[in-house]
Amino acid sequence: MIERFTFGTTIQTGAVVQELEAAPSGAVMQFGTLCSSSPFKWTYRMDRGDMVFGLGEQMKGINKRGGLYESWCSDVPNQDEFTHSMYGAHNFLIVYNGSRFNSICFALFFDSPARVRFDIGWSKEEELAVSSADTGLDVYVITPAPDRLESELNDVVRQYRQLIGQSYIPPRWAFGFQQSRWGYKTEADVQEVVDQYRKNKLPLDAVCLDIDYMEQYKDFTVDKAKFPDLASFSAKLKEDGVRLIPIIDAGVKVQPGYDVYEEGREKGYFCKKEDGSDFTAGVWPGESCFTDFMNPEAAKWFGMQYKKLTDLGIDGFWNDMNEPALFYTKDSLQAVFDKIGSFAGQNLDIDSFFQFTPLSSSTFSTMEDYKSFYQTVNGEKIRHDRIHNLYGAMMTKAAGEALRTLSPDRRILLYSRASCTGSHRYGGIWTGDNKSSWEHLEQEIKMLPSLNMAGYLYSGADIGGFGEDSTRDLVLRWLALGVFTPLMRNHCAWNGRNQECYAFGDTEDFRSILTLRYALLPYIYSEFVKAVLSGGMYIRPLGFDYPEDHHALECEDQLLVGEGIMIAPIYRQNASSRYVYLPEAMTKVTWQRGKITTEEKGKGSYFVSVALDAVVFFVRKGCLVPLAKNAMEAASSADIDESKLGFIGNGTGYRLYSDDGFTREISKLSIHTVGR
Ligand code: MIG
Repeated sequence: MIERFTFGTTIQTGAVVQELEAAPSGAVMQFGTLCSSSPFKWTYRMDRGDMVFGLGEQMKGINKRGGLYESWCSDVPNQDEFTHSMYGAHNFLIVYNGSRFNSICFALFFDSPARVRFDIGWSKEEELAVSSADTGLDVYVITPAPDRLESELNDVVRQYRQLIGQSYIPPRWAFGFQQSRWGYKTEADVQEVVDQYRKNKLPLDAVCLDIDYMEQYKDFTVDKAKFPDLASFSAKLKEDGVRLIPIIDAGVKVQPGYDVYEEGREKGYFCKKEDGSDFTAGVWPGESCFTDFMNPEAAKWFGMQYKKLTDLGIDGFWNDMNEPALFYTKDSLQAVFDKIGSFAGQNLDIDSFFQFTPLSSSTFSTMEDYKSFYQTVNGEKIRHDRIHNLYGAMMTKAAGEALRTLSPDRRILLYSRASCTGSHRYGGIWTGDNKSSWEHLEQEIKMLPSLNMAGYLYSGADIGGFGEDSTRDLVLRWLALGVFTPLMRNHCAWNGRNQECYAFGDTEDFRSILTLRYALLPYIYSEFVKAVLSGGMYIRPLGFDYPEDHHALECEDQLLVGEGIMIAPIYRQNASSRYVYLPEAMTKVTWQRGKITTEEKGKGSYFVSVALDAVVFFVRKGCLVPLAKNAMEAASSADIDESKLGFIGNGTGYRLYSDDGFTREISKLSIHTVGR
């Protein structure tokens, strides 16, 4: 059951698709205490054994207890355990306690476009406090259905997902492997990447184009000096099974004569300052304007700009910098220069010196700047900070809707950096600028199930890490997790060490892992679509399917992938083995260079070895997992032959979803049982 409570005057976020009548004002929420409705503050006294799941893209554990989290879309290249805000704002959480005496399960969704703070036993160990300083908000309270056929945890997620609507489904090729690098500048650079992959028999479906393909970082332009004929280049690569995925940034360069800027300015489509002039801030192209995506006309206009690239044969995009990230504004920069100037020639003491050192980075995405411009909501001016979290989401929606118009019959790939619940219907996300660290590999394991709860099924982290130098073993171990993430992309910043699958020599090890992805493609695609259609989670924590098993509930480094697979990735350097917990009997599968070995295992704990060039996964009791037989010969997803499948596991049949890989007509009717 879902109940809606509304507090204050709300601003439509577009997050939910079901219209539920709000409880009469004064009605009391079944759980916790409403301390104040404006500003909003709600608290809940947690029992010792209560677990808290959710919040989508956030750091720390699957169980979010013991942390402070804030929904405030942020550009966070230096994320760690102490980071409170990420690129996405996903205000969904579940409180769960499965113990016989204190059993509890309910989920909450705080539908707000503003900053929301979740103090989950951080200030006070036993207290969960949710607060928002601004605007009105809707709170949805979800309790398990008495007649459910699955665990309470899976049930409340499914109800929530029905509330927020069906998640985005990309074309099938987007489940192939993608190579990216901030630093591929020219056609020759990209061709070299493709050639290396092909030469080393490493399957590949796409190469991303980062900001360097543009003319002076201007959206929807192509630098002819670097890509003389993008249309024929993209057509040529496509014949080879490789697609190009260009980046689109939120900021539009201020430059007289640049058509996108000129038109946006003339029509009044950009965000404005209080005095009505266009708000500008420095980002990649220097001074830039920001489309007011809350204005439907402006959103449509920006979305239709993608046609300039779809006309060149492009059918995939990534949207970046749409928190929106702001490097500086003229005002903030001036203030810093003044302040730095005031220190010149001074004898800096302990106080003044530490005021001085952070100054040069203090202009990044400041609250003052977010408070200095306005957007149009139903004809009314609303200050940006009050609806900040919607910016990237509305950009994704604008792009997604336009791409549907431009390509009514074929799905287009779209993923974004910033997000807010609602945008999960229009695109996927990558999880931003992580680092080449083992901690960030482990973090992805914990983030993935939360993203799935929140409806962001098409997601993944930069494999190998974005910042810093990666190592060969880290890329291999990260790929072994990436095999199972819907978005499987190796991406890296310009100043890191090369980390493509051919960059470390002895490419057979990399080929071994990549080919498993292609062997599992029919399973991954099928499980993904089935999860989307049913509102389920493609990736789940163990405890969601084994809630009676406390050990499974507390397990944070193993995951369920689709109906039939459990994974237990290696995420420590120099570890050739790890403990794996089997909540029930399973088939242990080792994939190594196309060779499969299986072993039946009973419930219990095992110390499992995994060679660097191998992937070990487990097939659940009663399940059958299909593998494409021709994966070792496939250069891209197009080569995978779904009519020739092998099967692992002791189930009797597998429900396979399959289609042409592009259709927008996706239905349960395309699911057929296959088997040995
Ligand atoms: O501030 O376009 O997260 O993936 O390579 C850096 C350059 C801007 C941030 C993205 C990253 C991308 C980079 N961008």
